[in-house]
Amino acid sequence: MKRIDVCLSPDLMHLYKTDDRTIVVVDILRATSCMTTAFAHGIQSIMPFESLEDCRSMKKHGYFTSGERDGKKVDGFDLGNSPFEYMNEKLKGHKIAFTTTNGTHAIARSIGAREIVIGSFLNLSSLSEHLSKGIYDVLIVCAGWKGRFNLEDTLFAGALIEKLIDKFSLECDAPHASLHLYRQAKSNLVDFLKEASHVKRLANLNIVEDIKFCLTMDKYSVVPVLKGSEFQL
Ligand code: 3SL
Repeated sequence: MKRIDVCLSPDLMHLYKTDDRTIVVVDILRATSCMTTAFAHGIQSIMPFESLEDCRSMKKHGYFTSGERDGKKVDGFDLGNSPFEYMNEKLKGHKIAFTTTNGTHAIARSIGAREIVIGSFLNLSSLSEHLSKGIYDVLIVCAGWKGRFNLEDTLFAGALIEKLIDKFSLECDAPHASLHLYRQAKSNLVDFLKEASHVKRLANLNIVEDIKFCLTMDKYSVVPVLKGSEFQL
């Protein structure tokens, strides 16, 4: 039986061997929800960057520059980090260079894995089918917040594990804990996350609609996969 584990923060990645695994990177609020939305609306590819300046430099190569720092759109960038911005017809067929505080950091920490895919509630069922069909063990990497644990990414890990429970055995305690937490929260994720630190952080920036949207299940059927240095379908 294949195995599934959860890394609760990118700062714990040194504890996991990843070269023989599929990694699911998750940053529910909001990086991986934006990436899923962008692909569902026809973007050609997304190149992730840790560094703002490296990301900015892609403008001259014809990329849209997008992302945030501490929740705010970066000065001079084309797009911020709201999923609603990625529903724009004008982006169809274009390439995006993308950097965020935690999401693209988690991606960078995952480089070297056998396969890297993007997870969000928005593509939960399609992702779970992709992983079921795959031949590799799975590690879900929660982006968290600046090295700290967060609730929303852990809930997603639990939701994905609930879908995969018949096909994967759970390693260690993190997948068990994620599943328990999700089962407690799933009847009303929005309500459960009312006290979550990033929900409050976003609310202070008047970002409220994004939260509900990012907690929507199975709106899309895309599964972005890292091919070379860019995510594609
Ligand atoms: O940290 C990240 O990667 C972002 O998704 C955070 S924010 O929701 O845009 O503030």
